[in-house]
Amino acid sequence: MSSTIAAIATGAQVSAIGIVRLSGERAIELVDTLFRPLSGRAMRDTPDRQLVYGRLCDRKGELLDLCLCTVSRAPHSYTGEDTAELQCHGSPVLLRLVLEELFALGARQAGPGEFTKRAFLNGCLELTSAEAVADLIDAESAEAARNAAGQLSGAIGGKIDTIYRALTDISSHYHAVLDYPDEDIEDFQLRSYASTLVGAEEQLNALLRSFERGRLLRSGLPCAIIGRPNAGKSSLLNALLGYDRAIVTAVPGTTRDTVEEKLRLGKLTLRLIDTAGLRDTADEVERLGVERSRAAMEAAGLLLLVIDSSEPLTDEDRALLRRAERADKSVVVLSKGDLAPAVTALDTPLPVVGISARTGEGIDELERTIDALFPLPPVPAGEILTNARQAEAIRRALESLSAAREAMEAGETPDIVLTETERAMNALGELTGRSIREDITNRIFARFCVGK
Ligand SMILES: Nc1nc2c(ncn2[C@@H]2O[C@H](COP(=O)(O)OP(=O)(O)OP(=O)(O)O)[C@@H](O)[C@H]2O)c(=O)[nH]1
Ligand SMILES: [Mg+2]
Repeated sequence: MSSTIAAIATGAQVSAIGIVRLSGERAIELVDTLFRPLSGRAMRDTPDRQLVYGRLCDRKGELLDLCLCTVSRAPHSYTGEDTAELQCHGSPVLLRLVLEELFALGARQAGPGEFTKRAFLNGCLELTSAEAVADLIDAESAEAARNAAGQLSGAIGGKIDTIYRALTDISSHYHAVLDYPDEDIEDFQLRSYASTLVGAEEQLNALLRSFERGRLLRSGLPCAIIGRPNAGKSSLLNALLGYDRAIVTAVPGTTRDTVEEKLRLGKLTLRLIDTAGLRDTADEVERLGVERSRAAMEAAGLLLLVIDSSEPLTDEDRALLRRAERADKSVVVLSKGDLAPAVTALDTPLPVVGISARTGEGIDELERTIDALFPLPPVPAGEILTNARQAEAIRRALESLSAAREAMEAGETPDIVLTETERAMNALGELTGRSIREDITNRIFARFCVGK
């Protein structure tokens, strides 16, 4: 028996339409108490998914709103339970009143994600799709939204499922032979499954690689702007953002704390981090800032090293240049291009872009250079892994699969290979919310007709 939950499904701001949603055994009964269809036909007698116009009243019969109502019955609803939706005028105060009436009648406030959780528990959504609901709502870019929509329709879940089923074949065959020796089942030959194991490993590896891209889509690439004090880092941040976010002064050591802002750049989202100029300093506050700069530099996926072109190169500049060359991806920014140049050429394999934050010159070229460092080949929407929990489960599955393959190559007995295979299945099962014991058992009986 499920309790009946209710919540305001739309945002907290004033809007044209506001929706109150209900799910659970009494959902339809509760709306019938408050909602009077103009047609005179109660919602309990109305077919699923039909929009009905009527008067919404409180328990005393006083009018709250004229609105639309729709119901869907179990199991053909989002949550798999009886559900009802009241589409009211979008006043937060009104919606709150409606909700309180429903609570007074016995509904309770839905917890975060509870509608989607019920959908998952009732088998209406794969776990990966349920998670994609949250991703879609949170999406900050068109590509992220398209990808989440693809996952919602089960793109990742489908891929994992195919791999999972292939592994179930191995496992169920093995157990069937072992547990039912009298049955007429084809001999278990581990070798014949070698390509299945290798194939599963390759596919999971590809998914994991897409996670890196997914991370860029979802939370943005951490990009630290580094350089010695007064190099023009904060000015560069402001020029890229197009507004004065960070304080700029002629005093070296202006920026003390890291300043972070998101920037959309083509398909890429950058998390730009302006840092304190790197130098040895006795000033306690600045020293802490420098520590943070170093931490940001270590964690960054892209370094923008700012070198003041109007002053001769210092040893600090050279040391930072070597550091940037060791990083994954770096661009050298020669700043203050509007001043008389003291540095013209740099001995480095890194891309170098001259800019002036004052005139805006070179900013476009810098953006193009960064963009070119991250070629994002098109991936079908929905096939990019964006979820850290899912990536972690895939990582564990891969470890077990590699162990299984190595055991097989080393000529170990099938039980060792199978133990690892099932460990991998467990990890994949976590991803889609499956239970492997049940699945293997089902498959044994379904596919091998054991027990008849
Ligand atoms: N002429 C000129 N001056 C610039 C340019 N960019 C920055 N400056 C000047 O250089 C000085 C330092 O700039 P900031 O952007 O504060 O430098 P920073 O690297 O953030 O310095 P710290 O935070 O102290 O490490 C300021 O006086 C800026 O006005 C530029 O493109 N042209
Ligand atoms: Mg600064």
